[in-house]
Amino acid sequence: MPHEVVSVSKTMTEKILSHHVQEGTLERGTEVGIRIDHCLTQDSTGTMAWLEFESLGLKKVQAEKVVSYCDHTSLGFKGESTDDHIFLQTIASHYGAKFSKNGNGVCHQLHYERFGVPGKTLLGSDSHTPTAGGLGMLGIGAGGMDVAVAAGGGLFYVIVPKMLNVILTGKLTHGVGAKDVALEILRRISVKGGVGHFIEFTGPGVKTLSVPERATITNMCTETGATSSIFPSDDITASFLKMQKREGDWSELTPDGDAVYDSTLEIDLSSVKPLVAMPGMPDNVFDIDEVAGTKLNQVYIGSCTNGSYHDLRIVAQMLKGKHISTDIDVIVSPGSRQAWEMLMEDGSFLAFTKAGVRMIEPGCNACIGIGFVPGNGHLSLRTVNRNWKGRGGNKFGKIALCSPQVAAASALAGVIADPRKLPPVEVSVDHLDIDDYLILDPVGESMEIVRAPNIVPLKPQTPLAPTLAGEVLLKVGDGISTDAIMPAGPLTQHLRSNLPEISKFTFFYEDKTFATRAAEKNGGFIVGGDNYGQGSSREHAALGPWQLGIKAVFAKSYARIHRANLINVGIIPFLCNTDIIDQGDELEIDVSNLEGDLVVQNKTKGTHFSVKHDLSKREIDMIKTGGLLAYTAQQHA
Ligand code: MIC
Ligand code: SF4
Repeated sequence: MPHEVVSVSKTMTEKILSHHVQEGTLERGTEVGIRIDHCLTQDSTGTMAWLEFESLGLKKVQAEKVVSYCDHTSLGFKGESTDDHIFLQTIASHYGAKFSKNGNGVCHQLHYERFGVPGKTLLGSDSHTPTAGGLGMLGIGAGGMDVAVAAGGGLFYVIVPKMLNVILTGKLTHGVGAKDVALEILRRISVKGGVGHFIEFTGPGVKTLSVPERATITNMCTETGATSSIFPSDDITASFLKMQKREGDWSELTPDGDAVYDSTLEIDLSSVKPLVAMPGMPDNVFDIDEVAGTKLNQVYIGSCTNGSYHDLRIVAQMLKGKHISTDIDVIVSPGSRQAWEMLMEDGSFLAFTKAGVRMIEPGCNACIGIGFVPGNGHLSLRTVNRNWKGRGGNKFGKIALCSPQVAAASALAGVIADPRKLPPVEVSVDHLDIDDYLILDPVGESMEIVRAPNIVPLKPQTPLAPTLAGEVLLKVGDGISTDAIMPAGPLTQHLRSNLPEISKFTFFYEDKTFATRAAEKNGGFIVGGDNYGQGSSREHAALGPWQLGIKAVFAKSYARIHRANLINVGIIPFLCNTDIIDQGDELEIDVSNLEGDLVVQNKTKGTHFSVKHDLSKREIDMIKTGGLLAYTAQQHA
């Protein structure tokens, strides 16, 4: 039964949620079940999502629009990836979803360009799904199972978070980009500052930003841990949709004048400076003056953060008639084929190649370490959104994050350089070419699904045992990302649809012996610190441990998507002071009554300690049945 919202004046997020709530009452801090209008998935999380959808036993997708994209391994660096792409194309078509072929671009940019609708909800099996917030659409990242259930017409459950209002004033100045605004937010609130929040952008500065610039900011708000982030839908959104020949999709979205926010942050755009996030974490942010002159080995411009035509045109103008430094390698990889073709049409493509830039087809590729992997000890400056250890495919390579403007100036200099020292560049976009040739409509049930041997169905989810016992197989520190739990890149990217094989790489960069030890000991426990599982939505970071028999995780706090993914596979995310547990400790816990007090026996130390969890009634039921798929099947029965 849909419920009405209690408060009268609403934020933008509350307005959208109030039209989508089907279960629960829309109050901050409580769980609601919402209807999802659009679902997106991609080739690295999509094979699992589709296998999970299949296990629901439905004949076709039920959500209004489901789009299955191929972008992460578009270059098919191994035969298994190519097999995955064919599986995805045929299964999407069979079950009634649209399919975006390799070379068409990155799901997030494509979705706001070609499908996004202000005021609607989008659930994507990728953490950067909030990119759609640049268009006034509520995009939320989730694990593949949640997306599979939503594609099948099921509800998505989310705790209504607190609302953070970022008030923008002023206007960006010469050499400063929307990326610098995102980095400024990260500098101020850190990679944990958005946890438990929706971020809303308001204020007079909003109208000075184009839709692609807004999408850069909402894309990177993911790195603050926020559930989602959103801009108003205004006349700038309307003219963007008109250029996309989708003016009929526009509607206005603004917060009520007296909408209540839990906190506010003011950013005067005219005072934002060029910034760089140095290796390690996206919030390791420095003023350009502090890092200018740092020697570089590579520059990579593109990705779902800064791959828009708007951004790449700025870079082309900055490089036109000049040469990049021959001490470094520079690539440009547009976010979509629309951007790629516009760059050809206006002569930018030639400006790039004449400058010495290597042009790479639209897609993710280098962002997750498929190609252009930094060398040992090398520093790669990138317009992407993540820079943790191993992110670019080599744990001994380093990644720094910056705007397209800083990247262009640095490409010319061969060292980190300040774009304000180059002449100003003005870019306005007044038309866009539409070319949807590589977006396929579904055929339907008559399409035969092609499955190569690498497409391995999941083992069944089994009910929770009354007692969990085993060894602490690994203890890690604070801020462990899902990239650290399950590395992306050349090691594993071709094994995304083969859980028995990919699970062997669980914690590979942290401790190469983890998977073998887990297999030998028939599972055990993992101990983490704060913000455990931050970063990508990759459910393989939960599926891998599940496959290896991990029974529970103990951590101080969890990142939202990873917490949900653990529950979806039946692993309990316990909360406790993990300082008192050591690797190698033998633990035992009676979980026959998850609603009651829970005490862990530390058999090695001869002590006991109490643990908590923050599971809702629905989540406890899910854990008891073994996970989301078993729970959904039980509900259907
Ligand atoms: C990422 O940027 O880390 C990814 C690769 O897009 C992931 C999804 C994945 O693991 O495939 C994400 O952000 O969710
Ligand atoms: Fe692709 Fe990188 Fe964006 Fe993830 S962050 S969707 S890998 S471009």
